[in-house]
Amino acid sequence: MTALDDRSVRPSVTTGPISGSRKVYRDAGEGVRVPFRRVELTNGEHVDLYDTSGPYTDSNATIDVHSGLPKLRADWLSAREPVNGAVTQLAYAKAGIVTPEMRYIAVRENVDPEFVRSEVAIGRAVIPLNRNHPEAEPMIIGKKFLVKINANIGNSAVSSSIEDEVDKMVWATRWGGDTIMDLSTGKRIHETREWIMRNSPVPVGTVPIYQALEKVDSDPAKLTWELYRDTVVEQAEQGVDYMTVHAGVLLRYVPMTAKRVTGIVSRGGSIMAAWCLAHHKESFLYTHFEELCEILRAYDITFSLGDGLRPGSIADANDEAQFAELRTLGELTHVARAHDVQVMIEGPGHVPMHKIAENVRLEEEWCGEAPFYTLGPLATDIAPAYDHITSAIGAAQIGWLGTAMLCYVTPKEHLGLPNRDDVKTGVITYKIAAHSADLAKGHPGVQDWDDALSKARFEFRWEDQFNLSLDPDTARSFHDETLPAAPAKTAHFCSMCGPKFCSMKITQDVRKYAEEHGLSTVEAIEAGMDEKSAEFGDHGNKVYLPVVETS
Ligand code: IRN
Ligand code: FE2
Repeated sequence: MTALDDRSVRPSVTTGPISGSRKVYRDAGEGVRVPFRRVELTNGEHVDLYDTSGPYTDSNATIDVHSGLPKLRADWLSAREPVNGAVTQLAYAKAGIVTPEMRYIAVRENVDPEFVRSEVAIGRAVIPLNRNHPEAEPMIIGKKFLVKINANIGNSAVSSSIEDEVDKMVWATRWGGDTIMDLSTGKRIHETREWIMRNSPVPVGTVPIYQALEKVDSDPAKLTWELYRDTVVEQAEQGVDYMTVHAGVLLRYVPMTAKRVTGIVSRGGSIMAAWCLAHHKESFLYTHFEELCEILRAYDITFSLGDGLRPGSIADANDEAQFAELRTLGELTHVARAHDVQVMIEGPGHVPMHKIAENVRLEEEWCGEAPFYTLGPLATDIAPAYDHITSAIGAAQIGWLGTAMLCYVTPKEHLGLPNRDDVKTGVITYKIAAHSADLAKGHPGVQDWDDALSKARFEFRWEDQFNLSLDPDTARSFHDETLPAAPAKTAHFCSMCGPKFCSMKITQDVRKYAEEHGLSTVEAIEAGMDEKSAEFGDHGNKVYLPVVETS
């Protein structure tokens, strides 16, 4: 019996399109179909948005979580011959071969397939796709592409079930999670992961040392290379697409953390530090790194070299321990690439804004521009319960500077296991950071979305404004809280300012006045303002409600 046959597990997942959108597919040639979220506007135009949500938002798809998603890549994988003994996207890219995955990504990112190949070949981008995860829709992580976001899910010893975690996975990808990481450390780790893998439309990452630790009753000293290796193979077989490996936590770096305000905050980092100290030996992740490369190569799993010594507070940012580890990660990057294994580099953590740029600069220099994947960083430590915001401030900046993927932080960070609502808040918050970075980087076509929304806002096309939103449901419900009536959806104001103080309405009136009187807008303002205010006095709208308090 496979895990998915277990009928006592009954995940209920959200299906159906995001309100106001529908799934469309674009042809990438040779039967490759790439999904987009299409927002049809009331003025007859439409906007197609990058879509991470998989078949769940396709109203024509039948979803059965007990059978898992269709195996999108099965044919591509079976048709594939190794090059130089390897079946990795990196090996193909180096050999000049454009894979179907690369063509798929080119359509998604609106770039040339050859460009995708060349970025992968030099290691500046990765395509995290295990051969045993054929359900996943190909995506790319690299500074020349759209900034991606990762959502962490997974149970803990005290909280959550398989049902909850499958639901969180679907929920996270619905709102824009580009990858998810299953960080389960509680009960039924293997089964939980199987359910997530078979139903996930996006790449899935894990930290194998967590499960290895479970197998030795949570005593780090009892860990061995063999036990770790077997755990990696177990997860590789299931289809995990990328793995966090804290191989840069070396024995000699551990004392560097002694005087820190928050010591070692990485879970994986603290486990490896404890092992090194208990045995007074070099980390087995470091000493067996080449063997690990061979395993990951066989499945085309991407390394996510862990930042086990990342700063856990503003006080510890950019210190000796952090950068010593980063140098080692750079050394390991070159080892992995020589094995044709794809690599990205994990980064901090907690970093004040003026110290963010140095992180990107050193990572690029030491790690050969391997995609940087950071946790925030939090720009300040003072706001537990709001750390999705403290971290999105750092994330937007580090994304702008060239970080390829942002690991979300939810409002529960430092406080507890995120629930479904926290997952959505984290994802939306990070989509804001990532998109802001994309805008600043000038990625082609990115601003079309902003422009479409702004036009809708200015023209009082309320439905279009809601539907173009990252979160149409919340936008609509906030609007309806004060103006629920249908006429308000065409009204030329909202309850924030009311009809008499709406700047957009006034601007439109000014433009109209200018047109009617053959004046430039400036002259119109001068000539028409008195007239305007008098007019407002006369024509208060019927659905006018009192001004709400806003801050
Ligand atoms: C990302 C960048 N730095 C850390 N992360 C993520 O943090 C990592 O990928 C994993 O999902 C999570 C916890 O990692 P530690 O605490 O084991 O290092
Ligand atoms: Fe933290």
